Amino acid sequence: MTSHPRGDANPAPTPRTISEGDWTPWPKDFADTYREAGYWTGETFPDFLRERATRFAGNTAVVDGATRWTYAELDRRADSLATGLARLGVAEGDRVVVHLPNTAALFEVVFALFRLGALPVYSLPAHRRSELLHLAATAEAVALVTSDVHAGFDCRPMAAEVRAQVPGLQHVVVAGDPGEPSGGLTALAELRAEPDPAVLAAPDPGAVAFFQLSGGTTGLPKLIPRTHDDYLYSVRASADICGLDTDTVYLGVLPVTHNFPMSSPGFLGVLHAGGTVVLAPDPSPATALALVESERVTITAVVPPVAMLWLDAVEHGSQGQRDLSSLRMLQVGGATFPEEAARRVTPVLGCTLQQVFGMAEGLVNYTRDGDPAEVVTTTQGRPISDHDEILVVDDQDRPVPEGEPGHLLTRGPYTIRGYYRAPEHNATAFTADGFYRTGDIVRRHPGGNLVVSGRAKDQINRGGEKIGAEEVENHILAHPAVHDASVVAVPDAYLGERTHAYVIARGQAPARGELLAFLRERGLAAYKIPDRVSFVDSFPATAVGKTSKRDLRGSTDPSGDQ
Ligand code: OOB
Repeated sequence: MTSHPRGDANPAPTPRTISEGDWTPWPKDFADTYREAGYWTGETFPDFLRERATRFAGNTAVVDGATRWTYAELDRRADSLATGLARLGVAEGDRVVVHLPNTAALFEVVFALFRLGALPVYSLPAHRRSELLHLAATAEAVALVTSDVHAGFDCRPMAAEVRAQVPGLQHVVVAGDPGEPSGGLTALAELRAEPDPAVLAAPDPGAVAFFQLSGGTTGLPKLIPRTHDDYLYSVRASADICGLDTDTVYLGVLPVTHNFPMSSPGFLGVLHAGGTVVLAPDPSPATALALVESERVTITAVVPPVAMLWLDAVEHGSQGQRDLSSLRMLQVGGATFPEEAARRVTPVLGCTLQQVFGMAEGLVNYTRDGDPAEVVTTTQGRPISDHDEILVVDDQDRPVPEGEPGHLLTRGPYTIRGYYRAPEHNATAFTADGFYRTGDIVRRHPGGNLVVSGRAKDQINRGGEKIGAEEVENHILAHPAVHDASVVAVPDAYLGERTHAYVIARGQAPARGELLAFLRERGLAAYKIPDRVSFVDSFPATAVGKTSKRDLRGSTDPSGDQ
C-alpha cells in the first residue's frame, strides 16, 4: 500500500459521526407517517445491494466498455474494496469525496463506502480544485477518490493539493495509475483485499447515508444530507413509475453522481429492479447512439441540450443509420425543454418522452405513461408521492389562484428539512413549518401537472448545470483590478442559458482573457467560467439601491461577447 505518511502535516482530528445538530431530521410525527405509509421501509444501502445480488446474482449489473459485472460480482467487489478501505483507515461515519466519471469503478467505490458505513460526498467530474476544497472541508472528509486522467485533465496534482490544504483529509485514492510513489497517492487496485466481514457496518436507516451538492444560490453550494430511508423510497417509487424491470437497459449518459441519473430512477432504480446500467463515457451522439444500438438500451436520461443534439443527429443522419428500436423512453430534465424539441422526440427517436423536474434536495416530478401527448410536451410532470406536499405561493407565502404562477414550496417523504451545517441559510431556504423553498416559479396545468415557468433564485441553469451567481461573483471579486461584479443568465438557443458577468473595474480594466485565466487558475469548474464578460461603469439599481439583476439581464452589450 502506498499510503502517504501524513505525520503532523495534516493533523486535524475528524469527528467520525454526523451529530444531530449538523442536519435536520424529519419531525417524529412525519417520520411515523412515512413509515406507516410503507415509504420508509428500513432498507439501507449496504442491504440494498446485498439483497439484489442474491435475487439477481447472474444478471449483468454494470457495463463499462469491455467491463461487464454481474450483481454477484459487484457485491463481491464492494466487500473486497470495503475491506481495503477499512485497512487504510476509513471507518463508519467518515466522509469520502467521490470525484469519478461514469466508470464501473464508481459503483465499486460507492457500494464499498456504504458497506463500511462511510458517507460518499458526491462531486461532479467537471469539478476542480475550488469545488473539491469546499466539499472536502465542509464535509470534513478523510479521503478523496478520483481518477488519474479524465477528459484530458490530470486529476492527481489537483487531488494532492486538496489533500495538502484540507485538515484531516488523509488519503487520495486513484482509480487508475496513482503516479509516482513519492506523490503518496493510493491506487484503488491495491486496496482490493480478501473480504473481511468484520469491517461491514449496519447503519441506521434513518441516518444520513451520503451527501449531494446543491446548485448554489447564496455563497458556496450547500451539502444536502440524504438518508437511507428517504432516498431509497424515492428510488423504488421512481423505478415503479418508469416501469423498470430485469429487462431494463439504462444508459448512463449524464454524470451519474448527479441526482437525476442516480435516482430518478437512475442507476439505483435500475439496480433496484435487476436491470443493467450501461455507462457512456460522454453524451455525444456518436458515443451514446452507438451504445443504444449495441447494448439494446431501453431507457436513458439527458438534459435538454443533449436531447437536441441527438434529435439533430438522427434527423440529419449524421451518425449513419443507427438502430434505436430498443429505446422505449427518453427522460429529459434538469432544465426547461423547449416545447418544439419535446414534440420531435417521438417522431424522430421512436420512443416516449418523459419530462423530469427534480432537485437534489428531494422533490421529483415525472410526466407519466398515459399522459396525453400535449401534457407530456408542455408540462414537467407531477410528484412521485401522494405525500409530496406542493404549495404555489406569492411573495408573502399566500397561495396564488389555481393555475397562476407562483413560488414552489414543497415538503414530503424524500425532501430534506435542512442543508448540512447551514443554520443561517436554512432559516430562509425553509419555512418555519419545514417546506423547502425551491426557488422555482411554477403553475399548475389543468390536469394537475406542474409547469416550470421561471426562477426566483440567483442561479444560472446552463443546460442543466447549475451555477450559483454569488459563487462566481466572489471569484471575480478576488481579482485585484475588480471593484464589483454581477453575474446573470442570458438566453441561449442551445444551452437555454449562458452566463454573463458584468464587471466594474478598479481603475484600468483587466483584459477579458486575463480575467478568465484568473478564474481558471482559481480552480473553478469550466462550466462556471462566464461565457461573456462586459466591463461597465455602474450597475442599474433597484428602488432600494441594490444591483438590479433584472435590468442587467435586459441590457444588451454585443461588445461583451466572448
Ligand atoms: C436536477 O437537480 P438539481 O439539484 O441539479 O437542480 C434543481 C433545479 C430545480 O430547482 C429547477 O430550477 C431546475 O433544476 N430544473 C428544471 C427541470 N428540472 C430541474 N427546470 C425546468 N425544467 C425541468 N425539467 O436538475 C434534477 C434532479 C433530479 C431529477 C431531475 C433533475
